[in-house]
Amino acid sequence: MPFLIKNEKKIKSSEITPEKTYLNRRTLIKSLGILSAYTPVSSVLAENDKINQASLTFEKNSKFSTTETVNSFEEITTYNNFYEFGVGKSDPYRYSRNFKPKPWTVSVTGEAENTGTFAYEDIVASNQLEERIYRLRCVEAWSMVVPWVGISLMDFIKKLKPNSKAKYVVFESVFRPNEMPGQKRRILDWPYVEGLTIDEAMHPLAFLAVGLYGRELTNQNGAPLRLVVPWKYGFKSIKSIVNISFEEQQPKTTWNLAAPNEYGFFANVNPEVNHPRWSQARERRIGSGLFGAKQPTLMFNGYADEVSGLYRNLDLRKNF
Ligand SMILES: Nc1nc2c(c(=O)[nH]1)N[C@H]1C(S)=C(S)[C@@H](COP(=O)(O)O)O[C@H]1N2
Ligand SMILES: [Mo]
Repeated sequence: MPFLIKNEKKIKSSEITPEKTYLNRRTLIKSLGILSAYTPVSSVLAENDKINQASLTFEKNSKFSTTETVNSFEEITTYNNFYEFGVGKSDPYRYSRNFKPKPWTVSVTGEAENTGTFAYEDIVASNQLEERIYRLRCVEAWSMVVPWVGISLMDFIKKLKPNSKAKYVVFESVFRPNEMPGQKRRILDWPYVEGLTIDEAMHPLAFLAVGLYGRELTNQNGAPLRLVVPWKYGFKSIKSIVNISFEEQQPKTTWNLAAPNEYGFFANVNPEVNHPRWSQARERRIGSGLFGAKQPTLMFNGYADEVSGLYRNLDLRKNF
């Protein structure tokens, strides 16, 4: 596989440090009306996209859910970041059809008692499924409200019994260039890797999603299993996880490696710390239209009461 990658034409750095620039370009094109040459995503969204996903049995967790209006299924499944399928927002919707999320296993490695390989079905069957409505705040200053279905990451980790050396939990996405066209190019350093401190991972808000809108995840949203960390920028919420590893050292994470001055390891939502190229003070809700009013971004995405204790001894300007 490295052979393939080496022969690939080098991607321009402007493509690597991405998406705000990309988004601006699209916005401009859109306002010039050029984009109308494309078939709008809405007109190609087949009704059976909804039906294709198996329905799940779960309990609503209202304690952890926002009461904001949820985004539509169409918005949530056609406006995505999943660079394995391309950098455009509709690429994951358009180009993830050939991805096969089943059968699926997750391997657990590193500093834990119960390491090994677990089947997706067993993970779902042996854990309580809940619905949690979380706001996903992208680092690009937009947000969405998603009714996720999944399991408490804390409950899952407890069963794996990490030992005292487990200071970090490292998550790795699948690497399948034949099913994920974006992986044929070195857009990012594949596979996508993310990590949390063990305390973050054991926080009751951290979530492993296996579904949305009551059904199993669509490919573009990270089927069959992805992380959702509601107090952090969206890029921490890694999709299509194949490996979970308990480690002593802080891992090198994908976006942090790609642009360390722009994407920190912690990536806590923080309206007071701007991205070097744009403000993080406000966010645009997807679906509110291009000129929809922006709303203020909240510290820790609204979960300051719950999570600020995790960062009591940390300078959040340095550790962004
Ligand atoms: N493997 C992988 N996970 C990923 C990404 C990605 O490109 N690859 N993008 C991240 C980013 S930047 C965001 S904002 C969220 C978007 O999740 P959604 O498309 O389900 O809304 O997924 C995150 N998880
Ligand atoms: Mo993001």
